[in-house]
Amino acid sequence: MRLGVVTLFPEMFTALSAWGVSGRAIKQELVTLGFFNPREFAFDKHHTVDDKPFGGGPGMLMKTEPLIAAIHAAKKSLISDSDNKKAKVAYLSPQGKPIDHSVIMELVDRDSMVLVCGRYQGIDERVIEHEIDEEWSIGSFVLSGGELAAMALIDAMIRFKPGALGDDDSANQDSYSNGLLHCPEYTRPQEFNESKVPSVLLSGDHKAIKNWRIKQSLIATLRKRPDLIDEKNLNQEEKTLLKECIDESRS
Ligand code: 4H3
Repeated sequence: MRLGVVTLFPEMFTALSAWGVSGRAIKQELVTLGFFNPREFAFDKHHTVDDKPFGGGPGMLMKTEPLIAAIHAAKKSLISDSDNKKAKVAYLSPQGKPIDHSVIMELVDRDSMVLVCGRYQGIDERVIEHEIDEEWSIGSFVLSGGELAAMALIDAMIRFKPGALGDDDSANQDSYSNGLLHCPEYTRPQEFNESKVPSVLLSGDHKAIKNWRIKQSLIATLRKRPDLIDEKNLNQEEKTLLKECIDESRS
């Protein structure tokens, strides 16, 4: 997957490329990042990248011409020789459509994407209308720039690239992959503060462990995120175990 990132602060993305799982995946080129800095497309003496909002008010907006030039350069760099398909241009903003697990699964299948990171008070509405294909949000809060949102999105996509995780399956065992929260996990010591690891996990009984984990996922989801439980989307095994959980909680 090739990503063109339009940002005034490309160095911020070393948070992804220098560390851990995302760092390895980028080094292996499972995902490649290209940076397009509007500052390099600002041709006045001071390389101005901000501009005043019409109508007044506090703060600045991103200056339109350098921003558009950077977006165009990013798109151009991503056009593939084989199919001439254009990359979608995504803008990260609090007004965007909320990103969740299912959005990540959709986006991760794309060959390429442009991610536009805003700064200041944002960008001119006409740039959104004419240059942006989709607007995404990582949550109902405001960040001082789109970079952290873009990085969150990139990191979440990377986890689903084959080879990115040590164990190929572990992204699919994470929370949300079956629409449920992950079950509790335990490591050594077997006991601390008089609190013991659930004995089933020490039993070696793989079937019992699997059932316990599904049940714990259901319980955690019912308690912490009941909005996620839609019985219709549970498989037969999960339904049976959910019924058992409910019966047990009554007795
Ligand atoms: C994304 C971007 C929140 C999110 C963002 C989110 C700065 C967008 C600027 C940047 C605009 C003003 N905040 N929730 N901030 O995903 O370009 O908001």
